[in-house]
Amino acid sequence: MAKELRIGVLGCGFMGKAHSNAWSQVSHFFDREHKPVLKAVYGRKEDMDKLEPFARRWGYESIETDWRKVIERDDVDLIDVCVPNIMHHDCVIAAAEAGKIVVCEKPLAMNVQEAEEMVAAVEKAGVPNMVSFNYRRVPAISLAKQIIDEGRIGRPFHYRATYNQDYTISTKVPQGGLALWRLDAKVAGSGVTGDLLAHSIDTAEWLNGPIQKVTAYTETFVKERVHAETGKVEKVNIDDACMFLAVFANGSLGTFESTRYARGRKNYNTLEVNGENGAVFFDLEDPHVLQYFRYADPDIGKKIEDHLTGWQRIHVTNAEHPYMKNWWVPGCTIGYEHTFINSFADFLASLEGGPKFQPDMRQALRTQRVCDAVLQSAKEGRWVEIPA
Ligand code: SOE
Repeated sequence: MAKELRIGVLGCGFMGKAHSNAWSQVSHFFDREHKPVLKAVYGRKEDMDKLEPFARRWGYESIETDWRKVIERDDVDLIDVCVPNIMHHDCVIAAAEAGKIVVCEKPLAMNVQEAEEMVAAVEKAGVPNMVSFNYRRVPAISLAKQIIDEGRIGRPFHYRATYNQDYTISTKVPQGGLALWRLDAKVAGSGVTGDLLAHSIDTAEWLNGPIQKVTAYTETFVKERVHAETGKVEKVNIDDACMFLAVFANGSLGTFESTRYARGRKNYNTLEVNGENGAVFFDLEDPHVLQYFRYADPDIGKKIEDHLTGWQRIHVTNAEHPYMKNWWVPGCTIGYEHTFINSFADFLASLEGGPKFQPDMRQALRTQRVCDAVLQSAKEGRWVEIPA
């Protein structure tokens, strides 16, 4: 017998849409005891022209223009925080104090201090919680995790991540406002470090273990932009590009690159891990494929026959691949939105006694520590250690 899980989503922008879709779809594709019901969605009064059609399109039962009202409602079990980063802290803490289950979009917070307070609040309240680092649930990335955990690449030497886009190259792109708050440091906390590298760091620590120390360089190419809300030209305070070197606890070395000025790149989120016995490579612009280089047999550690050594392009759509038995027949692909559905399917399973969902807020706090260390390193021009 399905149990209603009454959802209140805070935010009706890009992530509000991705999450609303995922809550609507998850029961269609995964057998879970909980059946999400879209109860209420919050948006600002000034954005009513977006909020009302949004609520109608996704079938929300009601709208609220005060986010605290959604949290106070007795007919809402779970609060899903999809508002700009500056609001995450207060929304998550209020939701935890009200005893709600809490979901939060990445990055968890504006900085480590906020993130620590959020973790303390959810842990004190004892409420289930998750942070939406959706790329872990791209089947090809989950398969990379499986291959690494099976010992197939052996001792890792190098971890290489890029996360590049090109949508802010024009000096005419404003900062701030509903669409471009990611360019306003007061609202986003940071630029590509919190927005894009947070994804790369979460995936990297999941696949390759903790990062011990970093040294970083950041650049802001366009120093001033019109602010969409004030109409005035204001200083740009975000990092437009960030590159950093990392040393992992397992002794491997990492390079991370992120920019919004990589002409031609839209959502070029790649990773490569080179190990003693093999390697994996993934590119989000080719999301169904995991490339795997087989060098040695994982059981005996010996080189496989010369004529079979090489990169395999695994089309990750078979029933035996992560998540794919819940989708279509082999060869039929899934997309970006499904990574959120897969995430909620795992989160519901964890509410029903399944494996604990990761990343929860405590794990996302680690990612926040690495992001803050990266920004500190860039500012001070030195290596910064990340506490274990
Ligand atoms: C930024 O453009 C952005 O929308 C990120 O905020 C998302 O987290 C990323 O997955 C896609 O790009």
